[in-house]
Amino acid sequence: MAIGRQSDPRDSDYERCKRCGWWRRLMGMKQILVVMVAATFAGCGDKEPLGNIKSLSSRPAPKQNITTKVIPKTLDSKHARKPNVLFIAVDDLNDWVGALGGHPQARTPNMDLLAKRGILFTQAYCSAPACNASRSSLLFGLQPSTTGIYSNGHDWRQVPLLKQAVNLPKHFKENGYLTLGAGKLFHAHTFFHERNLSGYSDPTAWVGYFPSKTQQMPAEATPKKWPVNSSRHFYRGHFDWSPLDIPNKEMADAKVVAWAKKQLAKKHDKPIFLSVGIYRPHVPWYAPQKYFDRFPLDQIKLPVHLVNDLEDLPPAGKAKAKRQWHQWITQNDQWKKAVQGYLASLSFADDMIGELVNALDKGPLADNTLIVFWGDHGYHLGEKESWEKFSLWEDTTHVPLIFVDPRQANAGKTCKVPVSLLDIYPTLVELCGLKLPPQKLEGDSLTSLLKKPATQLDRVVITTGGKGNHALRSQRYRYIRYADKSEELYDHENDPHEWKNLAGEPNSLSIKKSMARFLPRAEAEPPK
Ligand SMILES: [Ca+2]
Ligand SMILES: [Ca+2]
Repeated sequence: MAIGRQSDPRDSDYERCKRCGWWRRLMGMKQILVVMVAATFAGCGDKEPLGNIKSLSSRPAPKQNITTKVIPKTLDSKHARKPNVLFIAVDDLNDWVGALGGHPQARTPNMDLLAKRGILFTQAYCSAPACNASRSSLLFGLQPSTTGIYSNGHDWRQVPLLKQAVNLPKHFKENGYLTLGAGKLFHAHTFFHERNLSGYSDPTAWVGYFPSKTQQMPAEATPKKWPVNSSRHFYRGHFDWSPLDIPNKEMADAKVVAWAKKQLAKKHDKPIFLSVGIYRPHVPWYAPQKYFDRFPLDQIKLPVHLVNDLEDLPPAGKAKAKRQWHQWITQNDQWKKAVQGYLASLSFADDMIGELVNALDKGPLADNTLIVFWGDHGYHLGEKESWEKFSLWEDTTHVPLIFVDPRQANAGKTCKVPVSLLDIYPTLVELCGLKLPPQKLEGDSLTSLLKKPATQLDRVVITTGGKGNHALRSQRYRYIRYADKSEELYDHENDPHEWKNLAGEPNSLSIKKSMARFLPRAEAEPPK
């Protein structure tokens, strides 16, 4: 961990925000460029004319076919109360959730129900495939290439640029909200040392926090002796999986949810922004026995994968895979057990979501609370001989993102437009009628897509995996450019698992060229 590291003096003013103005103009240009990409390579003759997403919100709202929610009159009036926000972050949640269909055995009825209550973005991507970089980007609304926060060791509190910016919960606080939180929101984890339970917290953002404003996470329930199934070579044994003989309430996440449920049961004299961080399915995959029992080992299906999938990758791509981990796991006959551990942890996390949403529904805030549900990045379980995160492929970058807005009448729709977790901040600013923060947000408000989820709009969104390494994702293509200029290109229309790297094909040149235009022009140095 890099807590206490010195900051970079080159970040001592708001120079980068000047670039943000440039960036905003580029975002406008991007839509035009995307037309070219889409029209040339994907065929978009029936697509709606493209423009800045925000401009769509000024168009007349379409007639909705499905009306499952009654819109409370108080929310529809000019003097509407500010909506509450239930902000749910699930750690290391990949696209195995039922609504995205990533694994046939995943059991996530509560997350799926949430998707039915709101809008599910089926092509949502993180800005960075690592907890800290993804969360810092989301919470400040800035790209990793703008802030220099690329990895888990980069403490946002040491970056001068961000000392002048306002993070999302703090912005809600400064706009009159009662900000409450529990569990991991800013980067933190349960490994190695107690201080990591605090992580890169911001005590000034909150009115109340559990366990405390300076400690984001409760300590982990663990077996008496660990690792149980894995090896001390992997995070000193924290990358491990095992059932626990304990009731739910002894799990750290259950303590977080119990506290959050109390907040949802109360009336408050201000609108609330309640952040709840669920740590599972982050490792260690320890969960009560009943969750493992839901996935009998002899029935576990391995994720869809291709043997020798890495053969057509450049060295920089191969280096992103965790082949040594994969080798150990397969040689020690742990692949199915690890998948069982993830599925069990995911099922446990899903129960936590169910408890939260039920508490909201039973309490006084139900009719006036937006829910934002997101995972910070994807996760590999053996695909491409890789485990966990930090790479730039679909499995690592694709995340669930759901907005539930009781004021909207189009519950249960999905939106296929590529979006980024970077879009959450500006979306919430607009949905809640907040002022703009001092930093120029680099995402786009998704409010027009929430109103018209069937909109056909191809965007290109960026995931950055360390300085100079980027994945660009359009509806159809993933183009990866590593710092050494080596490349990968995948056509999801014909290759949903990204098995065939097309970057070396002569006819891919124009696709790569068109997508490369969206690479960041400048990249901040990481904090020292
Ligand atoms: Ca994570
Ligand atoms: Ca391959």
